[in-house]
Amino acid sequence: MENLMFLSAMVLILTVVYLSRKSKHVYLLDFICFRPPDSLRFPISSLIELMEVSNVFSRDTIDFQSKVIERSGLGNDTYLPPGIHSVPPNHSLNFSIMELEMVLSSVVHNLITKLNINPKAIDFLITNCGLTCPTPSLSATIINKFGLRSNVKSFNLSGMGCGAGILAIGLAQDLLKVHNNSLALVLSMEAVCSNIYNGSVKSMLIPNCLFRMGGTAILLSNTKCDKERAKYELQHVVRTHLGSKTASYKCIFQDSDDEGYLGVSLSRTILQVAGEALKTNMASLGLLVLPYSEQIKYGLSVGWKKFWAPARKRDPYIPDFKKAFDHFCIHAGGKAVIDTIKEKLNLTERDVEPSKMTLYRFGNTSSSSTWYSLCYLEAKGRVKKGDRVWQLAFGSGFKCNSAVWKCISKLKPDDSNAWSDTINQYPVQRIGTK
Ligand SMILES: *[C@@H]1O[C@H](CO)[C@@H](O)[C@H](O)[C@H]1NC(C)=O
Ligand SMILES: *[C@@H]1O[C@H](CO)[C@@H](O)[C@H](O)[C@H]1NC(C)=O
Ligand SMILES: *[C@@H]1O[C@H](CO)[C@@H](O)[C@H](O)[C@H]1NC(C)=O
Ligand SMILES: *[C@@H]1O[C@H](CO)[C@@H](O)[C@H](O)[C@H]1NC(C)=O
Ligand SMILES: *[C@@H]1O[C@H](CO)[C@@H](O)[C@H](O)[C@H]1NC(C)=O
Ligand SMILES: *[C@@H]1O[C@H](CO)[C@@H](O)[C@H](O)[C@H]1NC(C)=O
Ligand SMILES: *[C@@H]1O[C@H](CO)[C@@H](O)[C@H](O)[C@H]1NC(C)=O
Ligand SMILES: CC(=O)N[C@H]1CO[C@H](CO)[C@@H](O)[C@@H]1O
Repeated sequence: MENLMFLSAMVLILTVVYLSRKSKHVYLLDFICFRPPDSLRFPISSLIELMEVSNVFSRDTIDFQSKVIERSGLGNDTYLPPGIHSVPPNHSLNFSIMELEMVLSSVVHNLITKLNINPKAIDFLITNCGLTCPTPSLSATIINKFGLRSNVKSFNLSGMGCGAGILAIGLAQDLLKVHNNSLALVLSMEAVCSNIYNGSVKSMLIPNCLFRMGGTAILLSNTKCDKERAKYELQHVVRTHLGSKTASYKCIFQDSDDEGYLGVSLSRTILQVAGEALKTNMASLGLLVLPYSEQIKYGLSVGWKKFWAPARKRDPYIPDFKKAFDHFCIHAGGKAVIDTIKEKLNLTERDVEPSKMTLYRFGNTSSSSTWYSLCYLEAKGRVKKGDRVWQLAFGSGFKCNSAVWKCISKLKPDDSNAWSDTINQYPVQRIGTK
């Protein structure tokens, strides 16, 4: 009986591995992260001052937010959109749309000029923006501005939180699996202009402190001849959604009086749920990417815990993900998120450096943050042909999503990406330890 179960498990694993190997190739030609103009820089002191003069926060909530900002791991060179720079700050829809257009037209323009692509060659357009959903939609704006084909298939994802960047990649992958010789343009961003919470629930005030502007444009192709010039090949997308567990569904809105979380700037509940989602995601991803030796060690340790010694407090073996990946791009949602993942995956400080520096330089840019981390790695010249990159994103719901990329070409040094002009100043040491 046990043998039979073992056999069927092995067959299942092998089938999954086989199917994933057989699926069509999806290439990433290039991606561009938005580098906001210097005029939109918003140092920490200005943000605190803004909160003080804006007359919407009580003294208590201002003090709380100041402490969070100072310990959050953000630096003085992050950016906020024009609506927040205007005096007094204006969170109206007009300014949100201005922000959307500013970010998207810049990244799309830079991407198509860099790759010398005719916008009419684009077959699929996927945009994701969590909180701002104007009509006409984002995708309509892009189609109009850049003159895309009239039969382009467009999708706008909204309300899907920080994990949506990888969901958009997953959707593009599915589309490219069934349509030959196609190009898919993916746009990921969040409009932060209208995104201010003015109440007094502490955990909901935290995003006020961490949110910053940013966005990415990514061009994917499944055409064979694009392999030559593509930077990466998409290997896997794994999505986990714990929405059916009520404990996690609304955890983002739970308050906690625990002063301890000030230092780490996120409530424990969220971190616990993030850990849970990560574990589920990791188990599926592990089957796809880990060498068999690691899979067996992990399987044995889980089995041991489950059947033989459930009462004993022994953590299951942490699979060595460094055997499967060379680089890690973790969602820069906050210092606590990154540190929790680092601990759960037994990573080193250098592994999480791209994410921490992204948080420091650009803040929490929501669904585009993992792309800023990849951009950092490229600017540092660390990505080599054959390297595998793990993008890991978390979002409300609670979601945990992974994308795995393999670098398939020798990357040329690029002096025009979002990081290039300041890359020599990084990594900075000891961030957010005040
Ligand atoms: C606080 O936010 C709510 C909802 O967005 C809004 O209706 C209200 O006018 C705001 N209050 C102040 C003082 O800005
Ligand atoms: C930001 O700038 C202020 C004043 O210029 C400085 O005191 C503070 O340490 C800086 N914060 C960071 C994280 O660099
Ligand atoms: C915000 O901007 C809109 C449109 O640009 C304008 O109509 C509105 O009066 C402004 N609100 C404030 C408070 O300045
Ligand atoms: C909003 O912006 C549009 C153009 O972008 C302008 O025509 C309109 O008057 C603005 N609305 C307000 C209330 O200022
Ligand atoms: C896509 O290409 C494959 C072979 O590469 C072919 O078998 C299939 O029919 C093509 N599908 C379409 C919709 O053209
Ligand atoms: C990061 O930003 C997203 C939306 O852009 C928000 O949902 C999330 O709560 C933020 N993370 C933190 C830790 O504030
Ligand atoms: C974590 O990694 C280090 C080496 O980087 C290793 O010595 C240690 O045993 C690992 N810890 C766990 C719990 O796997
Ligand atoms: C899925 C989704 O978010 N669709 C949105 C696309 O944009 C239109 C107009 O902005 C919205 O009404 C849809 O909800």
